[in-house]
Amino acid sequence: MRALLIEDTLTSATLVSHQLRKIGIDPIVARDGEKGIELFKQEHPDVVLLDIIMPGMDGFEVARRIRQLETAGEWTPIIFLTARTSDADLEKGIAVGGDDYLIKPVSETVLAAKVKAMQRIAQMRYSLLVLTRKLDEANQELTRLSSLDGLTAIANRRQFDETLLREWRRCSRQRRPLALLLADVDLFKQFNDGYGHQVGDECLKAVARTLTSVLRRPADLVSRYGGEEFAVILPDTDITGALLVAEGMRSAVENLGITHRFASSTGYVTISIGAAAVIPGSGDSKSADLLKASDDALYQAKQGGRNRIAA
Ligand code: GH3
Ligand code: MG
Ligand code: MG
Ligand code: MG
Ligand code: MG
Repeated sequence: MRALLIEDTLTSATLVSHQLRKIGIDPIVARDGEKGIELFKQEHPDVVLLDIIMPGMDGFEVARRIRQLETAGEWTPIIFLTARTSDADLEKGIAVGGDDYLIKPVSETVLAAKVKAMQRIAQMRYSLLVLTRKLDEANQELTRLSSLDGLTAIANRRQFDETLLREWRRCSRQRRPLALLLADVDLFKQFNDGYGHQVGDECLKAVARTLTSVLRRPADLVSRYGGEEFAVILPDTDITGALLVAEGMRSAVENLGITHRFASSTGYVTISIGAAAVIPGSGDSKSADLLKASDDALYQAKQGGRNRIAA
């Protein structure tokens, strides 16, 4: 615990320093306002004891400057210690940033009690600050989690919806194409029924990882659209590019080699993909139309025999 005592009168400075030492506080003494502010900046005291009548800068001005020096979240208690007894001076002392106002001479007991009270407030304030910081962090984590799918940890439907809308608007403004892939695991009901739901979950995680690993651009987004369906947003991508990405995904999943004894054609877990691309805002197209087009294409891929891509 360190106190900065700003007091021009030598006898007073000596007396209060002595009192402070007796109550276990280390005093730093400044004999005028300018020096006081300088020491405040250098020493970061826990409390400031501040005289009012001083040559040059008076105590009111010192308090004002100290409050200006503090950055957001900082606070050092200021206790005026003065011979001025009027209510108006006390009122002004508090108004300029003081926290307490004591009239000289002050007993050791009163000084100790008042400093302790300030210390307690400072501690509570600090605890609150720590708590606020933790709450901020928890909030950020919640925000992050609220956009992720619980099983696969890729983007969830909510993030997909937000991203699709945002990219739709951006591509519309910039007259850029926007592509969408809908990938659906083939015969996944049989996989689940045959191997169990837990193995099914592991399979979905592996598929999610694989789809993610195929993407190269930071703006691309893989999301879990529904149960065993994944939606992929590809900004600035036309249908040719979309088909390339889709083929990369299809083959990557097939090459995982996850056994699926009910999938008669390959014997492995595969996906079918519907692809669509559009330059948003041409005519009165909406993002829902793009979704519908990918969904129709996905249906075609399923009809065509699965483990394939349709556009
Ligand atoms: P298709 O090739 O036509 O897509 O056939 P499918 O069997 O994959 O399609 P269907 O829509 O009939 O079945 C999807 C299955 O996906 C049904 C459901 O039990 C399973 N499923 C959906 N979500 C999850 C999940 O989170 N975990 C697991 N293990 N299975 C899921
Ligand atoms: Mg004085
Ligand atoms: Mg499905
Ligand atoms: Mg289905
Ligand atoms: Mg399926």
